[in-house]
Amino acid sequence: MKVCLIGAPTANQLGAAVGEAEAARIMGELAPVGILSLAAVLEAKGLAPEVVDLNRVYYDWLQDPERGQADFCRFAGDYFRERDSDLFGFSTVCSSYPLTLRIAAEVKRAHPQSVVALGGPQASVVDVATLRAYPFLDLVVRGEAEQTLPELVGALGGSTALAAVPGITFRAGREVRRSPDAPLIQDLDALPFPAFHLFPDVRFCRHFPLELGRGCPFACTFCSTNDFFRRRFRLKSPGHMIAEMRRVKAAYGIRSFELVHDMFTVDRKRVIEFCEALIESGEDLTWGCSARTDCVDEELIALMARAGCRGIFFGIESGSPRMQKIIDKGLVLDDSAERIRSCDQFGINTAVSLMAGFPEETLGDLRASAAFFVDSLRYDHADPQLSILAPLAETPIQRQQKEALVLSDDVADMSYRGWPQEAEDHAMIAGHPEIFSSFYSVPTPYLDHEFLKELRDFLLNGMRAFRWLLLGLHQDSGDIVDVFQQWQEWRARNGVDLASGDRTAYYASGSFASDFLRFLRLDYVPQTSRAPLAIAALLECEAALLDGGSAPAREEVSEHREDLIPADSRPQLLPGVSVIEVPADYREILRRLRQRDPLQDLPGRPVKLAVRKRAAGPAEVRQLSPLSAELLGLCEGSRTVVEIAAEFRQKEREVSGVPAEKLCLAGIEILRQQRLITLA
Ligand code: B12
Ligand code: SF4
Repeated sequence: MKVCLIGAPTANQLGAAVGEAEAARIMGELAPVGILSLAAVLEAKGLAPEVVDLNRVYYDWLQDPERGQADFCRFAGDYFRERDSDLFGFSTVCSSYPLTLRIAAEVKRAHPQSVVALGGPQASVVDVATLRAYPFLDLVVRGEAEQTLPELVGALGGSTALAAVPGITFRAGREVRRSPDAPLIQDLDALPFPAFHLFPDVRFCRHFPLELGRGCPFACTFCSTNDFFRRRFRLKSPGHMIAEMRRVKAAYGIRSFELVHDMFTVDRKRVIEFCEALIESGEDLTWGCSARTDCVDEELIALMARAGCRGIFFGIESGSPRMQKIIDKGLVLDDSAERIRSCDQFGINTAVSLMAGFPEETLGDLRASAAFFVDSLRYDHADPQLSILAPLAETPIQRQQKEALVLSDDVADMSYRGWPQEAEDHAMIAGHPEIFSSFYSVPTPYLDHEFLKELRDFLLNGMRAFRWLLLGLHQDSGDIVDVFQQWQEWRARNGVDLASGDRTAYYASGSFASDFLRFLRLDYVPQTSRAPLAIAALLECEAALLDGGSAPAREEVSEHREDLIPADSRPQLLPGVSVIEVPADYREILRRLRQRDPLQDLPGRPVKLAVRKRAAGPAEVRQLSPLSAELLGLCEGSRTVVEIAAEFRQKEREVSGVPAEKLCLAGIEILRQQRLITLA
């Protein structure tokens, strides 16, 4: 029996311009852990399954010079036409479900005698509706499938009747029938090591995905996990996990892991056991996981950091205590903020995930979420995210809103981050809201949806373009949404009309940043700001980064030189560096923002900043001492080091008895080490 298992398309970061190395890393990190676990189970039974990565097929299509306008689905169809198999099994996720179905149709067309089956989180919950709507499909495997799939393969080979295989939805004549649910896998340690050898791109991972456990005992109303893994929290044992991590390290030399589980930290005792075992193992391994802020505390975070934890995904969802109750999340938000602070302190990066667009949500609730988002910007290690609710199939919210779902071209956020949609996908989505509910939005009677979407674009792009300024504005105004509303009014008055254009594209472009800075300079700072000096300083710094030309194409490599600075060299600013003056102490402003201290009473004291755009990563801003500023002013490429020293001498510069020349040479060396100047 030949079995071909196919991963769901998920790598929406892939584009024609993405190079092979980067593409391989992306695809490797999106390795379909579920499919590879199933492949390992089949191998253990003596079969030789094939694994197909649709992300790789998509990337090959993007690179195909003869692609022209040809549809990816047809390309995938040709790809599968050359592969023969008795069973083609597709994994599914909501965001790419229409595309997966269209490819499955091509496969059935190419191999009418083969069984075409679906599995994974999306097909599992819309099994009956999918089989009714799409006759080319033969069956759906529901839920975890390590026990079901071998039984199904046996049944297809004639050993038993299909109806005797638990956990499947199948056709019986014209009817669609469900067999009883399959039992959950109780002992995850008993599963074989996933068949990563069938997925070559995995060796290019920076963070290697390994499954840590299944099931979450909570029951948030928007989440599909509790239905899928039936709320049974299970973990692999620390010994087993560490053995798997060691195996990856030995095979691929990778030491950093993404530990896959919706909610690792449910059981504090077991997290401690895992961390202690990792520390004891003496392995230098790092990892990331998902957690709830109410299932960790400072002591546990410290232990996790010592055990190599470098990243935690925190689903906060809403900054409003009222919404926390309504969506059955139940977090105490002050404690959540405290946990994010603790992680920052221990150097753990946090994804602070927020969601908006719940049916009961009011502007007040949205303000609270926006405040939580911006407040977390004060921590260098926090990365806030804001998405718009997509009603996942068969979640409590989707069931409750089933009849009221709204479809717009500007599809709900989760799906928006999925794959580009073709006209055929649109038709499928419009025809079957019960199958593709995540592409719809729920009505928000107390909240204007357009306002919400624009606020989201504003916050996400504002954070990327001017993180500290956004935080400064929130702290200055007391509510970032007020600033947003003023900006909206100003841009309407000043001819920046987004009604007809692509709002998201505008916010992602440089025009947004330059228009917004103009609004602050002309309107907000003179008329509204309570701390105009601080806001003006933050604003001028951002403006310099925006105006000062583009970043250098590649980073200068720091020249490490043992020898003395050549006397005839002519220091000059490195490309991408500029020096500006701002009206207040920038370092002090950032200190106050970090500490939540008021900005109003900041004294006016102009300081010089060196701002450096970088080829990759965030820009650097460095406040200069008066001496460094003076020296940097002389490093404009025409004076030699000797001439600069002579000017210093003339000005009778001397600090604590250090003569001018020595001071000048030391200063130039420091500026060079700070990568502000180069010695031409
Ligand atoms: C890691 C992860 C991601 C990774 C990507 C993973 C990848 N390889 O592509 C990232 C972070 C990128 C991601 C993104 C998204 N994700 Co996600 N993700 C997960 C997570 C946490 C783990 C997936 C996993 O590896 N599970 C472990 C394996 C063992 O389980 P499994 O994949 O389900 O496979 C088992 C069964 O499903 C079945 N099975 C699976 N495939 C097949 C195929 C056949 C033929 C058969 C027989 C059986 C079968 O057998 C497997 C073994 O038992 C799950 C939640 C979860 N705990 O599963 C959410 C989850 C899959 N994601 C979800 C969602 C909604 C998304 C997003 C749309 C939105 C978001 N949250 O950002 C995006 C979309 C991405 C895109 N561009 O299309 C939902 C899917 C809901 C749905 N109805 O489809 C889940 C269930 C989370 C949730 N709580 O709601 N995700
Ligand atoms: S959102 Fe997180 S805590 Fe809530 S049910 Fe889903 S996995 Fe569990």
